[in-house]
Amino acid sequence: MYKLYWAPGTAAMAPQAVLEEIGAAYEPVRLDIAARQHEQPEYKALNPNGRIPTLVDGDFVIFETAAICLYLCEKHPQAKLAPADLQTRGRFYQWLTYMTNTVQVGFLDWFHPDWTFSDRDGQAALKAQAEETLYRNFQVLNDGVGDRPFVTGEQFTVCDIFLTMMARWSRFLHRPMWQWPNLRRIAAATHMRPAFQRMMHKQGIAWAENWPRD
Ligand SMILES: N[C@@H](CCC(=O)N[C@@H](CS)C(=O)NCC(=O)O)C(=O)O
Repeated sequence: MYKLYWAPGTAAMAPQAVLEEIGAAYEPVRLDIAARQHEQPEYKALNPNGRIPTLVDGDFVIFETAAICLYLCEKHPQAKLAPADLQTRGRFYQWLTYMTNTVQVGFLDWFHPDWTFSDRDGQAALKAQAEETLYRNFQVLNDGVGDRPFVTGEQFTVCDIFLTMMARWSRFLHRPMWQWPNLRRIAAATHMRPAFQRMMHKQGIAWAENWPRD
């Protein structure tokens, strides 16, 4: 039985949606961010960065959202959450890496400018810059995906879950991700999947309140 350390609406959404897609048994261990539980020594023994999420599989502990998702894909190949064909797999790695080391970093700067700057002016400047950079990133992702049903083609994969998690984060931006039509199509399909809905229900969160109704 897996243990997933999570907090509502955080990057733990992706691995939890993956676990739900797989149908694997797992124990969700909730961390109270307001109480800084993720900074306590017990949790830092699992994840020295004190960041959320972390997955425990028996004696094996793994952190970093994208790595957890890839680990689960490899461990449960029958769920087909990663493409089998080598070049499509390469494309899958490309977009998952882009999302985690470029787009997600932009979101972290936007949500937490205080992690980089202590002064208000510095924080405001970083937040504004992060937002502009995110828009360029969304454009790159949108153009790269093109009119394919999912990020890497016909097959639904972890990349679609990752994109949809970030689409929910983007609801606070002036231009949420769904203003880019290809990103909107994928987030629309993915957030309605039973597994994604179960994840949100278990986390006690709703889909973006400003998602377009048409
Ligand atoms: N690169 C890390 C980033 C994880 C991360 O920063 N998670 C956020 C939540 S989305 C966190 O731990 N926040 C702690 C806080 O707000 O103090 C990953 O993908 O796992």
